[in-house]
Amino acid sequence: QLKPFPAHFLWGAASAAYQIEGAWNEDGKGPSVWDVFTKIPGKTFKGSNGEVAVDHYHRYKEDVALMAQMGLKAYRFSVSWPRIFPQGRGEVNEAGLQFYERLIDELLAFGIEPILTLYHWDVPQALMDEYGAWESRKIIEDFDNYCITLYKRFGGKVKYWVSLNEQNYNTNHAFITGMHPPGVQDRRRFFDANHIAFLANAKAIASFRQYVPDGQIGPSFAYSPAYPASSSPKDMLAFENAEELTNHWWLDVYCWGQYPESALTYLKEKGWAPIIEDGDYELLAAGTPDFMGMNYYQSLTYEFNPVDGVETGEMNTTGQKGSNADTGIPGLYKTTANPNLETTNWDWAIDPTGLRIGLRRMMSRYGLPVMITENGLGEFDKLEADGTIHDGYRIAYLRSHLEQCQQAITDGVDLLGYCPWSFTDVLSWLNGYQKRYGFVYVDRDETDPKELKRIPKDSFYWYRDVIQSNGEE
Ligand code: BGP
Repeated sequence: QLKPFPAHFLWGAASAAYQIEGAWNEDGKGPSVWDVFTKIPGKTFKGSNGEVAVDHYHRYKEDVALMAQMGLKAYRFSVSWPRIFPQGRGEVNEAGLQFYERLIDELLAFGIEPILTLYHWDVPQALMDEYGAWESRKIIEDFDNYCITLYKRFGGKVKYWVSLNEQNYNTNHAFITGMHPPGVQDRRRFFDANHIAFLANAKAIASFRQYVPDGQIGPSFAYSPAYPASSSPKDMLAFENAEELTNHWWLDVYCWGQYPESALTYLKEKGWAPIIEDGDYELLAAGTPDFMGMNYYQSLTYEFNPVDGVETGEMNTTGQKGSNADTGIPGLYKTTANPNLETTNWDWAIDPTGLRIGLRRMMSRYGLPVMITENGLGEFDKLEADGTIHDGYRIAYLRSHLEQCQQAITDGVDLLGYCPWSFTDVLSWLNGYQKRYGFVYVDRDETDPKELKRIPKDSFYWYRDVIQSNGEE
């Protein structure tokens, strides 16, 4: 007998500022690292960037009206730091605050609960120029100031907050694959910057307690539960190591304020361990979350990786299946295709059961409520001549993942909400505009890039029925 979804379940959808807003230099906004990085030739798919994106900045009313039409109960969006502080700190840009105020008020007017993400990767370029952004401890103070500004302004209206989005994925691409700004490939710098991000996250959460005592906050983690490729002890050990270094490394610090001991010992031996100063552990322990945000797209399967083995493979950014993207740490583990799972055109394993497994692991180890802050299917959608988009594959994907959410609730997981990625189609950081996730299609007519017409897909109407029936559908 399956348990029903809770009565106040947050049926949501998600987005992020850089991927939807556009208006990159309007109303006093300063440039973010992405405004600069995307202009370097070859850094993004066909040089696509978020200068216009889907023009949500000017069309937020139209977008919120569509959310209301879909019956959305919650909407996760992010605030662009350089819209609020064009220089990263110092003088606040009132026009930036006003934009988010209008958006939040519009959501509330339709009874849609805002879920505000404080940081979805768009750090102000000014801070990168001044001190290397996440590579300097100076950012802890500046991030805290920025967050406090938002707490003071919106703390009375916004109940749910996400601190850092996918710190693990973002730092990994920024400092290991080099595919996010600043485009570095250096494990030492990776672990140091990541530690500083932990401290900034904890400090912002500690301040939250003071300014928004009734609210709830947590980071969103890009969670890929690890599987062993086989039952051979070698692969089992590889899987254990991967679970420690790719999941517990973040989750333990967020939830307990501590690094997993075996992983830390290993990093010390390699000379990669982060610099930990006096007081760091106290700060980490003072900034633990109310819930964990989980962004789930796929499980990852690991096998033993010889010492001369793979480090990072070529990522599929084209949507042509069959890239050799295996990544790992030589001597420990590497990812490998799971023969039991189908993949998307971007070679992401489709694994709804992995979501249930991940939710259960999270519950058993940390015991915190979980909010699914992202989950979805990136596809090439087709706009038919009659103006419809038949994305049955997306419905099948989301339905199978929702079934596993309900199984997990039945298993005892305290699930607060489900925010599929994404509400409208958006810019994909590395895959441009061709990879679509939305319930709402955005027509990018090449001859008129500003047209950007919104068209609900089949999945829009399906999700509306899911929400209306509280998951019965
Ligand atoms: C997550 C990000 C989102 C979004 C999503 C889809 O990692 O938090 O911002 O982009 O992945 O990824 P992609 O656009 O690479 O397909």
